[in-house]
Parts: sequence; C-alpha cells; structure tokens
Amino acid sequence: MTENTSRRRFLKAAAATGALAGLNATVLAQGQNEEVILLGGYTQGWQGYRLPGGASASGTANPTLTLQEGTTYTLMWQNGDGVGHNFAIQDSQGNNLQVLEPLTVQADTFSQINQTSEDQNVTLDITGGNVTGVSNGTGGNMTGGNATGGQQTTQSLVAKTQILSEEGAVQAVRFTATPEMAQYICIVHPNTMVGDIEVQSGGGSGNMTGSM
Ligand SMILES: [Cu+2]
Repeated sequence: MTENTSRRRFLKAAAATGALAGLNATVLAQGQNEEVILLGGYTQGWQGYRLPGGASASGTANPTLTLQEGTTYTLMWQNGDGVGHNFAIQDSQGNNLQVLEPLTVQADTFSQINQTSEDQNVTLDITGGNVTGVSNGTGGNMTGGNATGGQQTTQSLVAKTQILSEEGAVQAVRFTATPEMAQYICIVHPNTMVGDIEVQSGGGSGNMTGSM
C-alpha cells in the first residue's frame, strides 16, 4: 500500500514535470482502434458499464456484446461483491477459447474510464502487459504512465482468467473478435454470469440468418 501510494505520488510528480510526456506519446500510437468494454462482476449477473459499438449499458444484466470480427477489444471487469469470479469466452459448444491476453490494470484506471460517457473515445496506453494509462477523446492524458513496464515480449494467451475475489479489484483481458465466439462467462457461476456474444463479420450487411 505504502509503496503503491508513494509510487503514484512519484508518477504524478513526474507527469507534472513532463518527464513522462515522451513515453506517453510513444505508447499512445499502439492503442488506436481498440474498443474498451467495462463490466461489473456480480454473482447474480455481469453488469454492463460500457458496451462495444456504442450500445447502451443501462441497467442490463449479462448484456449481449456485439463485436466486429477482427477488432481487438480490451475488456475490464470489476469485482462488485467480493465473491470469486473469473472470465472466459466460449464457443457455441461451451469450450473455453484460448484467446485471452491477460493485462494488469489498476482500479482507478477502471474508474476513470467508467466516468467517461459511452460515446467518448478512450485510448489506452498498454505496454508490457499493463494498462498504464488512458486518454479521452480530446487527447488529454487522464492518468500517469507506468515508467517501469518492463520487457514482456511473451504474450501467452489463456482460456480463462484467474479467479478474482477481492471486492473492487479489476481484471482486464485483450482479445480479437472471431466468429466462433458465442458467449462470455464466469466459470464459477456459469448459470447466472453468462451473456451472449454476437460477432458481426466485416464485409457483409444484413447478417440476419444463422451461420450454421
Ligand atoms: Cu462469478
């Protein structure tokens, strides 16, 4: 805790003096064209806070995530009730798809994104597997950067995330939408914490009929 606080203080000071300006400008370029999804993890159901494609997140449990094939999404969820939850994406047969790149993210970053309106663009700074900052549509940097990201060149994809039990803690994954994605789920509570994923293919219009 103390370490974290003093580090944040350092980062704030560094940002104020402009020491991190160059770093932020560099990593910002990697964050383009990413969509951010925010969910709340509750035993009775996933709560939609920020949904892809400008969909309204108003009060719906287990909202359908409408994704565009080939688009990369960063999904963050916050533990809302102190019960252990995790996150997986499954195909229509219920198989966990090994497509998730785990990212670390701080709870205050989640809060800052959650405070932006749904139609406001958000750009993430992601480096070394860490979401180190977030910018809003006007280009202003809302959080300090993480100056010590380290070199994590190995991107290991997982089929499900680790169980997160601490209330208020945030977990993040990055994935690219593919047609076999059918639902997102908490493996601990597969009956209540499960929602549909609809993946729209890039080219077509009017994809009303089933694909199988
Ligand atoms: Cu759960």
